[in-house]
Amino acid sequence: FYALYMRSSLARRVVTLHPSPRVLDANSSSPDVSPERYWGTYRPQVYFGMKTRSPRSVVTGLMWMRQFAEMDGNLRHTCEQGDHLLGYGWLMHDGVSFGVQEVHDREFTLTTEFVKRMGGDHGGDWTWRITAKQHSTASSAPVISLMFYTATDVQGSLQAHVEEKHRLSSVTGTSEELGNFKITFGKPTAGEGASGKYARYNYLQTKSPGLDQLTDIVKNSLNHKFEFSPPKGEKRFYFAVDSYKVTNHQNQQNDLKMESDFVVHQVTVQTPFQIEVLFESGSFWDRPNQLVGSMLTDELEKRKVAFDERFESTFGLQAKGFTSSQIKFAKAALSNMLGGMGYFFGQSVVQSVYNEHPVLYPEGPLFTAVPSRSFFPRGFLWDEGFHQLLISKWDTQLTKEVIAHWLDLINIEGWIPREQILDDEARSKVPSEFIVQHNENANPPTLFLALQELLEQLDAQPELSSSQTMIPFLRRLYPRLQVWFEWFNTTQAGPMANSYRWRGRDKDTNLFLNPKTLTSGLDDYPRASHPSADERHVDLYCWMTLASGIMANVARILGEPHLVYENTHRTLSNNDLLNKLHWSENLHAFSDYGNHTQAVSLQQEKVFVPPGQPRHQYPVTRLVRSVRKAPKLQYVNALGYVSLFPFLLQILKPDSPKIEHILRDIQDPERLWTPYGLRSLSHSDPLYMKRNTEHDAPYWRGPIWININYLAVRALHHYGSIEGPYKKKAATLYQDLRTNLINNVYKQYMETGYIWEQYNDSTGRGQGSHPFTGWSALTVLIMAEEY
Ligand code: 6A9
Repeated sequence: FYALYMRSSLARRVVTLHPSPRVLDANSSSPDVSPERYWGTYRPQVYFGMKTRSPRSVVTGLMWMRQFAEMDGNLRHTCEQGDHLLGYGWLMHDGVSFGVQEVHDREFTLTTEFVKRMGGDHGGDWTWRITAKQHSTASSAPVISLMFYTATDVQGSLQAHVEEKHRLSSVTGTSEELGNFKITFGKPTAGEGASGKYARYNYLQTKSPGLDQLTDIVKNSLNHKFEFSPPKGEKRFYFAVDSYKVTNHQNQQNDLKMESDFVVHQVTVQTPFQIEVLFESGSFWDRPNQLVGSMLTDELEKRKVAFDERFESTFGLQAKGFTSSQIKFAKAALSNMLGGMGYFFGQSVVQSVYNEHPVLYPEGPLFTAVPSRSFFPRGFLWDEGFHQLLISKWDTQLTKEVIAHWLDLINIEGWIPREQILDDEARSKVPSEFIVQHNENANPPTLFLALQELLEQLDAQPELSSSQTMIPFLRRLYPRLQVWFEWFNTTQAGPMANSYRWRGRDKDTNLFLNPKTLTSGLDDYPRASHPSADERHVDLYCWMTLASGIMANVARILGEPHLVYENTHRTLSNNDLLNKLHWSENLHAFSDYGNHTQAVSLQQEKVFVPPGQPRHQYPVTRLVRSVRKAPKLQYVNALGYVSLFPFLLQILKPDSPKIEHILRDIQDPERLWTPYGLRSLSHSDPLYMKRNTEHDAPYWRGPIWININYLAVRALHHYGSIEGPYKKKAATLYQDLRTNLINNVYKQYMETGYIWEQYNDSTGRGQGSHPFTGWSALTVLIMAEEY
């Protein structure tokens, strides 16, 4: 019995939240406490939509489709690369109350704007304005259907109000946190002040089993029987929402969830046109007027001017002489980072060695930015630290809330799941094998970079009001930071004193040219060929050096015992120790150490029955790794981002002779230098641009990544401004690298309409997922020289 009890209590640990008081009060996101941040574009996974920061929020959104074209019935809703839009993203967004987005579809552009207005007790009102314009290249003015929808998520109810047979003029509703509200749909006009336009209306009022089903419900309800016959045009049939029958089967499956209401208002109209949607809170009884028409235009105008001024006073790009087109690009990068912030609520699926099967993590909220609205619209732990470097320059409060949300997810062990896939909507975008998060796995603690930035702000301007709330914030954060740090320091300890090792490397060694280390964030970057407990990883050593330093600072500021952190920090900062553990005399660079051989390659091999699969009659060929020379304990000797870490995180003393080698590697085109930024792996490395498996293209084996390049420019700036033998060299390289990065990310944006996940090291071309305004948006800080 005792053994059983022990097993089950160990099994529960992974899903037991840390007992220290949460950083955020339970009601911190409520409309009472935080009315300005209640409503927002917190659904980054859709082209346009809003929700509140609450667990089961009523959501609003927009779908659209082009009528009478080859693309008939091609519905747009969630951001999908497969939609092949020419570009989309926020051009302006203040992160709180206002935004302007442009969505470039094939033949027309939709501008989606929103403005909020405070009042009442439930986060106030907001208005949307959608403006549609055909492209000059379009042969005729396209007819477009906009579908405005609102849906509840288990709680709350909606009533549709129909006039003129099919036109939904408004939706009223009520929910626990919103009280009563009303959404009014304006009629399309040719533009503000212009007269109305011929339009057709349809609506759908139904039930939904979940927010991840909305697109399908609309698709399944489309009917081609409706007539579009403008006064002077021909009569044609168009697609519209009609009726949606919930099948019995679905009904049974989703019995419990089926109480969610879903209402869609469809307007079908020819471009150009403009349409407004108004949300009004029932508790806002003293509003002076409705924020529509010319009132809205004036308000938008004011917000745009204010945004431009705030942007210039924050980043000073005009003063630095950037062109207006470059500044527009930088505004878009920042805005899409802010407009890409999401509020997610739900449970991760996690597993420890004590769980036979994956188990559900406790339910909770996460307010976070996301790397990519299309491909990765969810929280990633180490991406977030980079995101907050930019966001904290714009709005410290946002950064504090985000850090607090992440740390409030920590479990009793001190572990935070790396990838946050919290609800059905998020899960619907992730292949099942990637969903489960394992509690031995880390991810770089980059939130310490964001904290470092907050501490610097506190130091520079202690009189600012945001600084005055900093101490109480740090105080609540502190116990959680302690266990987080401790978790890294113990579970990721290396084989020698003061060394560190990433856990969770790929286990099935022979399937990969080099087993991946997803936990490090650098996925397929070459490490020891044969993962083992003998490894030590230089990037993790450097992250721990940074983390211990910040821990010591926070402890000191709070008057808490700081000696343990200080000692760790002093030990790790000792460049002799670093050199001893990680300097490879062969490579003349910092390196990982482990059980390693370079003599590996992928070979075709015929196999008959792959274990665990249905019997094959014929042999199949697959690529397997062949090892020509046995591995032994040695330095890994890969040259690339990992070798730069002691420099990137500024752990090297300015007079360290190692800097000379690093600067040489950086500026060498045969190694890391390209006209577009630093490549991830040396051009001369044996694994440079090598596939890892048949299906795994090189990822961190050559391409240029902006997060690491940001750290590189920042480090060059640092070593270029303090006294030391390499000052001049670093300062020169700083200018060159900065210019290359800015020019290329900007150029690619102008050419493709997107900011990208990574950049090709031979052509500079953007590649991978897009838009990727996660850490690639750090280009703004590089332009502003804010480090
Ligand atoms: C796969 C496929 C629709 C990989 O930016 C997020 C992460 C980084 O943290 C990491 O450093 N990206 C980088 O190497 C993207 C990872 C996506 C993994 C999920 C599921 C989704 O298919």
